[in-house]
Amino acid sequence: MRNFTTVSDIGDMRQAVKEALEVKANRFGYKHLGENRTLLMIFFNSSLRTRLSTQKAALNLGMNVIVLDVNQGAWKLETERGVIMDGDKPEHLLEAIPVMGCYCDVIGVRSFARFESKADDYSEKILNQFIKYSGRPVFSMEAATRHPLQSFADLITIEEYKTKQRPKVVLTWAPHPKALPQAVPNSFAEWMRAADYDFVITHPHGYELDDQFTRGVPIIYDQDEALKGADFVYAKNWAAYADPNYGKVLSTDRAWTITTEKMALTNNAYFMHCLPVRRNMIVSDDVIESPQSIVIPEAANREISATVVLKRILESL
Ligand code: AN0
Ligand code: CP
Repeated sequence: MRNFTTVSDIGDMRQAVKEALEVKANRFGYKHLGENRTLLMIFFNSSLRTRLSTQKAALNLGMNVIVLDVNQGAWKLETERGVIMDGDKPEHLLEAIPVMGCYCDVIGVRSFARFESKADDYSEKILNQFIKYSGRPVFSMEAATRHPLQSFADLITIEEYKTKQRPKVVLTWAPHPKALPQAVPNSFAEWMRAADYDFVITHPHGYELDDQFTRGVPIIYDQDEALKGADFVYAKNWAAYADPNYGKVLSTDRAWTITTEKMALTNNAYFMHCLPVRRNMIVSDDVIESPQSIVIPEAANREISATVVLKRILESL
C-alpha cells in the first residue's frame, strides 16, 4: 500500500480485518519494519484520538515520529496558486510540502473540509497536493471528504461485537450546534457498503450525503422506524451537503438525540460514535454510559487500524 485515503486502498476487507485482529494480538511483532523510518504527522485541525493513536501505532512499529500543528508555530500557509503573497501568509504550501517530504519517510495529513468551496473540499485539494508534491506515501488522518482510519476502526469494532453474520447497522444524524464535515459519515457509509452489512441511514430532510458514498443504501427519514431491530447505532452530526445549503446547519432538533427511549426501539443495539461527542446533544449521558456503549473500545481500535495501515505502507517502501 502506498497511499491510504479511501476504502479501496485497503483491498480485500476480510483479509484486512484478519490482519487487524492478528496485529491486535501481537502489536509489537513488527517493530523491525519501522527502524530508522520517520513518520511526519501534519495537523491543520485539532485532534485527540488521531494524534495519540497514530503516534502509538508508529511507536509499535519502531518508527520515529515528528508532529507538526500547522496553525501553532509554523508559518501561515497560502494554499492558492496565483495569489500575490502580500498578506499575512509568508509561505506557500507548494514549497512547504516538498520540504516536509525531505524530513520523513511517511506523511499523515489531517485537513478538514473548509466549507468555503464544495469543489475544493470534494476534490480533496489539500490532501492531493501532499500526494503529488511530497514524494512520500501519504495517509489521511481525516481529510475533507473521508476519515478512513476511523471507518477501519469502526469495522474492526463491529466485527468484534457482532453476534450475527450480517448485523443491522444504522447511521443516524444527530444534532450539534456547529457545522461539522461530512467526512465521518461519508467514510462510514463507504466502508459499511463494502462490508455488506444490513446498512441503513437516517437523517432529517436536507441532510442527504453525496450519492457516491450512499448509493444503494436505504435512506429512512423517520428515525424511530430506522432504529427498529438495529444491532449497532452509529450516531454522528454533519452539516448539509446539498446545494444551496452546503456546509450549513439546517436543524438542531433534539428529537434526534439518541436517548434510552430511542435505544429501546433497537435489538439491544450497541452505541457507537467516533468521538469527540457532545453529550445530551448527540447522545444522552445514560446511553453513552450504558453497557451497550462501545465508544471506548471503538477509540482503542484506532491504534489497530493505524498500525495495520502504517505496517502495510512500511512493507511497501
Ligand atoms: C470532527 C468531525 O466531525 O469531522 C472530527 C471527528 C473525528 N469533529 C469535530 O470537529 C467536533
Ligand atoms: N475520532 C477522531 O478522529 O478523533 P480526534 O478528532 O480526536 O482525532
